[in-house]
Amino acid sequence: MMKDRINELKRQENAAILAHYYVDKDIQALADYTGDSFYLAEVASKLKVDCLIVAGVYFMGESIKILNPEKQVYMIETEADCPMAHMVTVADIMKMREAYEDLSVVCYVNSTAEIKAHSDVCVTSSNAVQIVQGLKEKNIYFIPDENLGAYVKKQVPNKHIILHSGYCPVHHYISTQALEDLKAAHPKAKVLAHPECPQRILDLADFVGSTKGIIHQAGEDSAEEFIIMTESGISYALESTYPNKTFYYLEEFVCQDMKKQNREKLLACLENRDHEVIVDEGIARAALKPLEKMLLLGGKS
Ligand code: CIZ
Ligand code: SF4
Repeated sequence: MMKDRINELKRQENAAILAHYYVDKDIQALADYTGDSFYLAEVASKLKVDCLIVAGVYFMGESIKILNPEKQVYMIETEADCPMAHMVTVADIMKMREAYEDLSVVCYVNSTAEIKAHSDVCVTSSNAVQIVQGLKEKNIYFIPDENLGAYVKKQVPNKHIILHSGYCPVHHYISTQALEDLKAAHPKAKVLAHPECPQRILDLADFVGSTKGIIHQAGEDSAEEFIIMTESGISYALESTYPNKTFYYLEEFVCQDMKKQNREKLLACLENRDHEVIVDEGIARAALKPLEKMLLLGGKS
């Protein structure tokens, strides 16, 4: 069986599989650790393995490699990339650094290693508010996600937050009408939305939070039904954690890049080891600082 072969190779190669909540459930079921990118980066550093197999998008593999230079890091599928990660340029950052002396460049982890190398601190959805709140600089350049940045700006009004115009195509273009239809069909359901969604969606939500936040909230809230406004791969974690609750998803809430991975490719990755993540040494050294700062400041959420 494929599952047995994967487990056998994993033992043989002293490997661990790290999967993001958005990848296919077949992969999450085989993973050693499943979580958001912050958790995966944190756990990777603690593991005593020789190689890490990452099921997610490329920036996740890059961050894990930068934090674990002594380990071999492989992507199941190198073509699984996040379009938002390429929406901001080094020139954008340089321009802002010239305009403001007292500036912190706050970089959502959904970005390339090169962009991280030019940033001051990384954040993810679960710790962005907390980290921005604690920074000493008054001016914040929040890159690249405009929607997450706008959400942080609302929560941290004492900072001057300048937004970049990047976005996640999956969350940004999600239909308000489709959500309204789902709400009408399930009037008792609470709406839990990810801050990568635009304001028109957050306005209809009962709770706004990261993947980890949404999973936590589904347990805290006494409601029995929820409409989930993020990538539907999160269904695996929600349904296995709360088998007695009911979750509804929008059909269109699918990230094609996250879904480029399957069990066949996972097995091929373990057998062939041909998708190793290599990060330029200079970029890796510079990008390590903002990533480590995130791990230091963002672990208390
Ligand atoms: O940090 C992550 O894993 C992402 C991209 C989203 C989230 O809310 O967890
Ligand atoms: Fe990027 Fe959006 Fe896919 Fe996440 S869901 S990997 S932000 S495109």
